[in-house]
Amino acid sequence: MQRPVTWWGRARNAASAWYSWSAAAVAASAASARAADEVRARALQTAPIIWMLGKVQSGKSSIVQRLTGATEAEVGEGFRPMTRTARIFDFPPEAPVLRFLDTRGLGEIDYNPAEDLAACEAKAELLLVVIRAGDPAQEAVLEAVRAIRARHPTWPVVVAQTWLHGMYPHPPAHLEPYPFAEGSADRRIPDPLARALAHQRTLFAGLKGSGPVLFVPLDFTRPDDGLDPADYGLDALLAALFEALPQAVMARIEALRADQGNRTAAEARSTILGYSVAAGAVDALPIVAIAAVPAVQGAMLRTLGLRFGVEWSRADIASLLGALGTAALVRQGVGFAVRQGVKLVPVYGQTAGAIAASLSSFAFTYGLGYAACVYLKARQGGGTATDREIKEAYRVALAQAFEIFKASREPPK
Ligand SMILES: Nc1nc2c(ncn2[C@@H]2O[C@H](COP(=O)(O)OP(=O)(O)OP(=O)(O)O)[C@@H](O)[C@H]2O)c(=O)[nH]1
Ligand SMILES: [Mg+2]
Repeated sequence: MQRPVTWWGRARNAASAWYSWSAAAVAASAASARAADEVRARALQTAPIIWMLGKVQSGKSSIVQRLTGATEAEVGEGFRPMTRTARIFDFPPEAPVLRFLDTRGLGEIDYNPAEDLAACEAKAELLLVVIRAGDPAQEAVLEAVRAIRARHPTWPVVVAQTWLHGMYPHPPAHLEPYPFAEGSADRRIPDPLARALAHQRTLFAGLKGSGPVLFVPLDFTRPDDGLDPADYGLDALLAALFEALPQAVMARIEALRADQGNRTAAEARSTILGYSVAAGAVDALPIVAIAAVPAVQGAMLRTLGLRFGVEWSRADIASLLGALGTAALVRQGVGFAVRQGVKLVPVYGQTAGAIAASLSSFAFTYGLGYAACVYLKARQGGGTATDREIKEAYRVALAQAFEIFKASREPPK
């Protein structure tokens, strides 16, 4: 068969590949297990790294949790040793969208960042410094930041000043509206806290390099601490990241955090996103190792099945695809992709056709993932989802996918 040359032809091809993808892809779990390994390896090569520097118990994991939407347990158990002095949290583990590097023992050991730099500098996008507002002794952290910025003067630095309420008068209560906007000296801020925050800013004053240095006071408490809200300062942190990070990286954070209006899939959200990014990359990049988009989708369905404790049978696959797979639905998706695709300005020398193909692979995988969650949830409870429910989940997710894709491609700031 001749390869389609037009961009709409490629988009349609990607869609029909998805549509005609056979149940065997999933049923043959050895193949999808292999695809799963390849997806993970490939995702690891492209996922951006956020490098966190902070003393023990300064609040690093709490920040990771809020940024990714992961649970405390996922973050707690998710860190793996990477170098002698750093651990890494890949999220989601099966197809990482983001990676967080956590430097261990700052302030306790004589830290030399050379090894960690070598391990992560190609993908690091940001230094996220985490210091308790009430802790003025930050020499070890500063030394590490200085050494890293000496090598990468353009890397942005975001300094999270945590544990605010440790310096509130009794009884502690957060100030609303948030008075800690960059550089502001709001009179409502208790004196000792205002002084402590200002002192910490002076510590970074002499930092060399051209990358921005932004400060974000915050207090990420546990619900049972009784301080409302438990994620005080989160909006300010996201705003600082928005300023400091490339749009493509910020889009990943936003997509991980997004509420898809689908509670069933909330837990599986990051998994679906990870595989969809991988599926989109298959068409965007010349990836030889991953055979095709359907293999990635097969791996995704398998992982989702494991999450819901449901083993896919051929009948399951047939009934999921049956619910989705009217030709009209696929046409609708392709039409959408095509219309959206032409509006996307090619970057990195991509052609409009490559974008449309990449977009449709991303979006179909994303939609399929959410539809599968509805199917699996019902199966888990011993019931069956109606075709309407499955289609609805697919449609909502498809629309969301286009938004995510567009956001990730806005021109660099
Ligand atoms: N009040 C308050 N408590 C926080 C804040 N950040 C974290 N905590 C709490 O402080 C403890 C340690 O927080 P983590 O986020 O685990 O800190 P960490 O830097 O990852 O700690 P290590 O991994 O042990 O180095 C936990 O009990 C958190 O709930 C904060 O901003 N304010
Ligand atoms: Mg931690």
